[in-house]
Amino acid sequence: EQVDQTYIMVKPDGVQRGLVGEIISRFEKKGFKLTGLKLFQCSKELAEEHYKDLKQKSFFPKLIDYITSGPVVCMAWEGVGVVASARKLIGATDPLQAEPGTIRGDLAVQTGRNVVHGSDSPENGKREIALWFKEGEVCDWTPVQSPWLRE
Ligand code: DAT
Ligand code: MG
Repeated sequence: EQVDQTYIMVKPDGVQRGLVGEIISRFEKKGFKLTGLKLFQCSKELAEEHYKDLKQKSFFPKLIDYITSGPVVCMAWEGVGVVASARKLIGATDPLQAEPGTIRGDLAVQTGRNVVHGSDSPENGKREIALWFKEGEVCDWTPVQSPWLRE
């Protein structure tokens, strides 16, 4: 099976609200592999490049202000089906529409403060990890639990 990578980011509200551990835990417990992790204050330029597909949207300036308003936690996660699965764990963009049990469904109330980002395709997963992490910041390793997660 195809192993994919996804870029997950705890947004500034998630960091300020002390939700970093809780959010990392959800992906860890699911059984995906963490390959990159850092606390990071991003520039306006990086935020704009990350969200370039939304440049024409009316909310774009507010989105960039929000994402650059404080440190974020950048993560790279790897696994079979990780992109789609992470989107399910995160829940709908609008936290009021997100199912209970999802990160946004459990921990947030507004689209403009929806605590976490997850890539929407394997291609964007690769693109976003390359954008947010430098060479050498992503680690290849084998968790001891691997044989207990997949037959
Ligand atoms: P997602 O983060 O679920 O992939 P998206 O890629 O469509 O959603 O949008 C990126 C972010 O932009 C989203 O997490 C919050 C913000 N956003 C999206 N739609 C919005 C809207 N209608 N009003 C305000 N902010 C919005
Ligand atoms: Mg998106």
